[in-house]
Amino acid sequence: MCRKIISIIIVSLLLVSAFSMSAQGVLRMKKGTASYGSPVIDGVMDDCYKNSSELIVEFMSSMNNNATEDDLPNRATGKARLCWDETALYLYIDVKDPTPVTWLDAFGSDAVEFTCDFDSLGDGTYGDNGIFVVTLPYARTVGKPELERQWPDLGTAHQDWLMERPDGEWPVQCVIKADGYTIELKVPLNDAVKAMMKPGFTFGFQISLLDDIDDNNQRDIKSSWGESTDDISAGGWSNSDSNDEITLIEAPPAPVAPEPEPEPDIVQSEEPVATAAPAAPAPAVPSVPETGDTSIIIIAAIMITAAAGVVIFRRKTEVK
Ligand SMILES: [Ca+2]
Ligand SMILES: [Ca+2]
Ligand SMILES: [Ca+2]
Repeated sequence: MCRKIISIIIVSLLLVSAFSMSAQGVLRMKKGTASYGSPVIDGVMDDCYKNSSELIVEFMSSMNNNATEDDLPNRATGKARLCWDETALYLYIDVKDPTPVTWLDAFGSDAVEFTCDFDSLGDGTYGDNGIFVVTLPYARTVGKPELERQWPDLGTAHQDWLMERPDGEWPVQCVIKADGYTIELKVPLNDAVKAMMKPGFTFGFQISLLDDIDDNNQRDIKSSWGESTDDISAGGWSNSDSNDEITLIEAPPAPVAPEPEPEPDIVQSEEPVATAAPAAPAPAVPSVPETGDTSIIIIAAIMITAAAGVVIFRRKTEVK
């Protein structure tokens, strides 16, 4: 009897332990935030992204085709940020890729791909609202990007809805730089997901970079934001287990403008208000005689001079 009880206890402990290990396997290791905001889709980072977590995409999740260990230090890596509003999710990523591709006709080229598990199943499957988006930039000339966007069939209602959206509802822009590229895009949301988009809402998310290192249209290295756990490899787009976690946050409050200095109280004086001192009288300006008066003075002066001349002449005559 005693042995039987001990056996039951041991088996129970083993079952609990196995369950814990399984739960640990699907634990989302990375957690990030997406700030509220509606950025302009132009390939340039808007201020609203700065409040969101920076998602570092550098974990080497797989190596294929022509890549070797020697290529890993120069693989494509990126820094991504998310924003959200009532209608859409927005993604901006700045990618360093020293080996840009110059042509494109396949799925495995340089690319940014991400998954959203809005139903947060995390059990390997996607529910109605899982999505998978791939954007492939390629540059024939720096500054002249070309883009291709793909919505691979994930088999979900939301993905099907996205694939039917007109171009104007999902703008995407790319900027090709000397050392890589940026991508910014808007992902429209269906009514079911719109209803979920509130501060505090958490969903499964993963983002990865595909890197073709030798421009042959075959992907060689894949790097991810998430990291592999013991039993789940990172970056498996079809497996919701490999998603990590994003939580929506509000935009930070706008900075408060400083209070204006209070106006000093105006004291009403009972004394009579001093009036301005009367202006000093302007100095008298000597009046200028009219033209007629000037003529009289001149004539008078001539007559006086003439009279004086007559007197002087008489005296001289008398002296003789
Ligand atoms: Ca922008
Ligand atoms: Ca590349
Ligand atoms: Ca290649």
